[in-house]
Amino acid sequence: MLKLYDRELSGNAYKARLLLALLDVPYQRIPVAMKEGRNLVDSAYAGLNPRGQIPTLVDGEDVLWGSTAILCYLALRHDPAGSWLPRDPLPMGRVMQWLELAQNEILGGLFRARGIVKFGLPGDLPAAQATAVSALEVLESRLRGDRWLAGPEPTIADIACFPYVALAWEGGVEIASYAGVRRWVGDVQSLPGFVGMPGIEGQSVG
Ligand SMILES: N[C@@H](CCC(=O)N[C@@H](CS)C(=O)NCC(=O)O)C(=O)O
Repeated sequence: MLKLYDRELSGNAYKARLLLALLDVPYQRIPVAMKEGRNLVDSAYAGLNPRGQIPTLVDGEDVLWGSTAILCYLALRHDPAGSWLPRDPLPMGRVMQWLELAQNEILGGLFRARGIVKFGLPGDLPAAQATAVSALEVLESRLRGDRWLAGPEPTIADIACFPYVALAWEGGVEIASYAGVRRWVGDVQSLPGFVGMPGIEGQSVG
C-alpha cells in the first residue's frame, strides 16, 4: 500500500491527500512531527527525503518527495483516463503553468503568510501578503471567466493551487473581493470524494 509522510496541518501534504481521496486510492498516513517550525527528521526519513520536508510518498521501492512530483505521479499512475493530468502537449503545458504558480507566488505568498501568522515562523509578513495578492490576481484573471484553471475539467492544477488559497484567511489574506476565486473554492469543495483539513470545510481524512 502507498505510504504518505504528512501532517494534518500541512497544506502541501493535503494536496496529496486530496488527490488520493478524489481518485479513491487507499494509502497509509505516517505523521511527521514538527518542532519549532521544522520537521523532526531522523536518518531514516532523511534517506527518503533529502530536503527533510513533507510530503513524501513511498510506493513499494520507489520514493517521491514534493507535492508537485507526487500529484503528477498519482495522476499518471491512478487516473488512466488522463483527466487529472492530460497527456497531450498543450493541455499538459497548461496544467504545468499553474503548478509553477503554486510553487512560486502561492508558496512565497499565501503559504509564507500563513506560516508567519499561524505558526509564528520568521519572515516579512507584509511582503508575503503582497505576493499573496499577486497570486490571487493571477488566479482571478483566469477564474472570473473559466470554471477550472487549466481546461474544461478539474486537473491537478486546481489541486495544487487550492489549499493555500482556501487557507488564505489563516495568513491574514482576504479572498472576499475575488469573486472568481471564491466560486472556484466552492467548486473544488463540491467535487465528488472531496475531503477537507483543519481550516477547510469538508470531512477530514482521519
Ligand atoms: N515545495 C514543497 C514544499 C514542502 C514544504 O514546505 N513542506 C513543509 C510543510 S507544508 C515542511 O515540511 N516544513 C517543515 C520543514 O521544512 O522542516 C512541496 O510542494 O511539497
